[in-house]
Amino acid sequence: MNHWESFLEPYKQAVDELKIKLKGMRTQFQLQYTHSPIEFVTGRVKPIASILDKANEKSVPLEKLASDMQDIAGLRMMCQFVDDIEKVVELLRQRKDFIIIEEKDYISNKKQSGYRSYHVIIEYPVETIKGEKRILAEIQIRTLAMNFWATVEHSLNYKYQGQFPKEIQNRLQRAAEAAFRLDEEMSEIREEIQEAQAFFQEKKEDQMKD
Ligand code: 0O2
Repeated sequence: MNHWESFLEPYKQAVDELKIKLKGMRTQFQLQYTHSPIEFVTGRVKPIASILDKANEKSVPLEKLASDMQDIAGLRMMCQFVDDIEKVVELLRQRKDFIIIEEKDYISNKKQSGYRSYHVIIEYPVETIKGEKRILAEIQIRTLAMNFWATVEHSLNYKYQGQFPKEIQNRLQRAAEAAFRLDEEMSEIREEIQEAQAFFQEKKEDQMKD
């Protein structure tokens, strides 16, 4: 096994375990309530090239990656409505299988780029054959609209290496405002949407019985 493989192995294990646990929260909501504050969950281990780029950009020495890079293991929880985010964060705060070491609220304080999301940095214990290894992981909680904007901006960022032409920069700012308004509009009609979703869910379950 090469150095990177062995370094990243506990991060892979953490992402796999956390994906199961966080998806489990969604399943429990679906079984017990008509609405789940969690729409879907994704997870990834940061690719080596991105780790090296970020380490270089933030002047993190490679021997300090484990303590100074918080998002080598990354999870994302998507919500339909802005209010769901607080509910999800509260559930994370109550869990006993990891400790929260930091919360970053880029929703109340959006980033200059227009980025909005709530980040929870956790210390997660991974069981290895050499005992427990505590690793850092970042859970990003955001609405579908925030996720759409962040995904598009991330791809453009990759293309332009952060040096956006003015036109693109303006459009991204306008798109960020539009995503914000979309979240607001959806919150206004939340009850209507949820009633409709509960109705379709019941209908689907009835059809399954037939
Ligand atoms: P990738 O490819 O997603 O892994 P800090 O020193 O705390 O300000 P740090 O450590 O980068 O900075 O933490 P921060 O700001 O909480 O960001 C961590 C991750 O949040 C990023 O990881 C992105 O996933 C996401 N993020 C933060 N700002 C933006 C933004 O302006 N646009 C988009 N699309 N995503 C953002 P990486 O390593 O940048 O990228």
